Amino acid sequence: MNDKKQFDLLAVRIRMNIIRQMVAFGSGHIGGAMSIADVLGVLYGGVMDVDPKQPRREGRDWFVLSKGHAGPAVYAALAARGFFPEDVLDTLNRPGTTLPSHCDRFRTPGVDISTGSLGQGISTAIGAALGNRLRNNGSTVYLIVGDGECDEGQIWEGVLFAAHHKVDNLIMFVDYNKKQLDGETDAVCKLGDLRRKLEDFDWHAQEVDGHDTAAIYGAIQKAKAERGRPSAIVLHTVKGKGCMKAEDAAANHHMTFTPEEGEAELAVLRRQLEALEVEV
Ligand SMILES: Cc1ncc(C[n+]2csc(CCOP(=O)(O)OP(=O)(O)O)c2C)c(N)n1
Repeated sequence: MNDKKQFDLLAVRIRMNIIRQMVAFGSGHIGGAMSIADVLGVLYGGVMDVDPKQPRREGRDWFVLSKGHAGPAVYAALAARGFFPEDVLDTLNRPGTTLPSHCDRFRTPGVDISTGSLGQGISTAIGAALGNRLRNNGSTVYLIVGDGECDEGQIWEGVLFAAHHKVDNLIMFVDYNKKQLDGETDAVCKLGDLRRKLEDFDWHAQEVDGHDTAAIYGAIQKAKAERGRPSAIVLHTVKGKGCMKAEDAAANHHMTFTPEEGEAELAVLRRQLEALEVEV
């Protein structure tokens, strides 16, 4: 389904659900969660073949958030799609919760692979893609890695391996938000022209505005049509996108949130939602 309004609506709901979790726990990884809200809106708003009632159905599409610290963004999408009630979002990180700060496949319905140790998600995503290829079940594995995460050698080992083994049922997004935990990505370890680098590793590679859902959708369609090699989509994003407090701060990797701050953010997002609902 290509419905930009539906993608945008879901992206706003995802942002609202992220803020809800930050307020419920009092803090969290806001920056890298908000920057992927739009790609998640596209994936969960119509691209991925998933069923909230059968989260482990054979042949479903898989999703791997290699930058697992942004788990609240995935929980936000899963709750909005009905994998579990939205009230559960208020238990983020609490003892006994099904929503730990980093993704855990044994706890959360809809989470396919546990992540959190940066670099590892690409390897497990490739493994899942190869397994699905052997089963010939038509599944695509969608993977998100962070730009700071690309400092990990394991990312480039995975990139080499996937190209060599022609893993064409894998689509990797790089959330190129130009920041990592302790500063600008360029200042920590320069990544340069990621699209060109990935092409040089024999990937089909594209780059788009990571907040333009129509562009993301179009790039996914091109990626899915590409056979014989893996695909990458470099998303140019803004860390903290859609959260005033995070967008305004230089250091926005992990922040605290009071209920009052949350309410101010939600008021803005609610207006965006209403404007989109009027248009639909
Ligand atoms: C192997 C490993 N080393 C260090 C960390 C701690 N850590 C968590 S998030 C982060 C920065 C990641 O930056 P990026 O991938 O750009 O994520 P984003 O800025 O999108 O949140 C680091 C170093 C980790 N989770 N795993």
